[in-house]
Formats: sequence, C-alpha cells, structure tokens
Amino acid sequence: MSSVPGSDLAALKTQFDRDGCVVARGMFSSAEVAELIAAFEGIHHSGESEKLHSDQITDPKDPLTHWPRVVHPHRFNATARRHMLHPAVRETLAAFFDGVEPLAAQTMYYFKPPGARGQALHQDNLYLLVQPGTCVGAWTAMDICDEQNGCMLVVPGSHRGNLVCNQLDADTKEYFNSNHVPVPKGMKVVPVCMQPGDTLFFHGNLIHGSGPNRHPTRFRRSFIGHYAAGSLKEISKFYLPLVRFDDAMDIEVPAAVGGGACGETWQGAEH
Ligand SMILES: O=C(O)CCC(=O)C(=O)O
Repeated sequence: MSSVPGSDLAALKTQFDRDGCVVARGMFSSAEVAELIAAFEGIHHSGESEKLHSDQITDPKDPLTHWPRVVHPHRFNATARRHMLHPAVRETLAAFFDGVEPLAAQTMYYFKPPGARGQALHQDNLYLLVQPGTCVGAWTAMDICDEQNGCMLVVPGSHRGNLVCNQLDADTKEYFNSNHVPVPKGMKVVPVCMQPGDTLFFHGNLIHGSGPNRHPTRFRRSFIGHYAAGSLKEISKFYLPLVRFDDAMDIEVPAAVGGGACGETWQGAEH
C-alpha cells in the first residue's frame, strides 16, 4: 500500500514532469509537523542555529539575524534526520526518478519571521551540481503559506531550460541573496499557497524563490530536504555524505569539480 496520503502518484509524476514542480497535499501529518516545529524551536533557543547558519547576516535590525535558517540539521538532530527520510517522500521521489532509489543530500529549516527578506529566484542544480540527472527539493510547509508571509514562488516549465549563468543583481532590501535568475520570456512566476504538512516537490533546474514576509505577526516556517537519484555519479562536496533512506550507511560519491555548467565560481557552493 502506498504511504503517500490521498495522492495519486501517477498524477503527481505527470505534473512534476510537465511543470517541474507539484504540491503533494498532507504529506506530513499534523503530529509530524508539530514534532518538527518543537525540535526547531529547541534548536533555535539553544543558540545552535546562529552558530550553524551560513548566511552571515549580522545586522541587529534584520529579523534573519535573530532567526537564521538552519543548514544540514540532519547531521546533528535525530528528528530532522527521521523526517528527511520520510517514507512518503521516498516513495514519491522514487516515482519521479523512474524507480531509482533516492538518496538524501541536504536539509534546511527556515523560520522566516515577520519582516524577513525572501530568497531571490534561483536554480538549485547550480549549487548541488548533481550529475547525471538532477536534484529534487521537497519543501514542507509548517505554517499556512501565502503571498503575505512569503510563500514559495515557482516558474512552471523552467526546469526544461539550462542553468542560467548570467544572473542579475537582486534587490537586497527584499532578498537575502545577492543574485537572481531572470524569468524566461513567455513564462510566469506563480505563488504556491500551502497548508501545514503539504510538500512542494521541485526539479533542480526549476527557477524558484520566495518573496519577503510582509505579514505583521505570522512566521512562514518550512522544513526542506534535497535529494538525488541513487544513480548519481557526483555532487558538490558541501552535500556529502549522502544518506540512504534506510539510514543503514552514508554514501560517498566523488565531489563535483570545475563548478559545472557555470564554472569555478559555483564550485562546492551551498544555496
Ligand atoms: O524557503 C524559501 O524561501 C526558499 C527555499 C529554496 O529556495 C530552496 O529550498 O531551494
């Protein structure tokens, strides 16, 4: 029996192949969402996330200085690791990878408090450098996510294009990253409204990001995993070791060298 709640895997795959992204509703139960929220409140209050985050935002007036995203929590927190290896996520990814077992490469947790900047449009494969194939993100909402609190923004169909190396400057008042990928001609940016427990799956070449959280009181918390098909031959060293879904052993593959399609600038970078 499928572990994917109420979802038709074939329909999810059809939409994923067509648009480069799809929302699976209710992937995580409300108990699982509550468990993740409690674990990350604990990590936040322990001060660990400020030591571990990688963005180096230090302006005391910036909400992200006080609520930095947590990078790679599966490496030190058992709840994050267990949810990274969620059975319904595994089953969905295996369908997207045409039956090849997925491996986990990364986790992140964004608190995105009121007033926080968003993340300008980007493509994850530029950073993960998965070869052959692609990485896939599984982004699970902990809160109601809408345009007011900075929901995810996607450009459906953009996964069919190449990685865009010539990026533009992003408005750093609105976004915490400094570059953005322009929207290809004829394509549109679409907001993805989600309920707690819904998971957005997205292809590594999909252009995506999020706007600022303009809501006066609501956080926009999310738990994110990045994955690749087990047939991959290399990935950026920042994402090694990879983790099998049975958690029996970590997997090493060669680290990508040369920075992929966009050259050295991106080598080993994180996103
Ligand atoms: O959560 C966000 O605002 C952006 C996350 C993202 O772009 C990603 O996980 O690749």
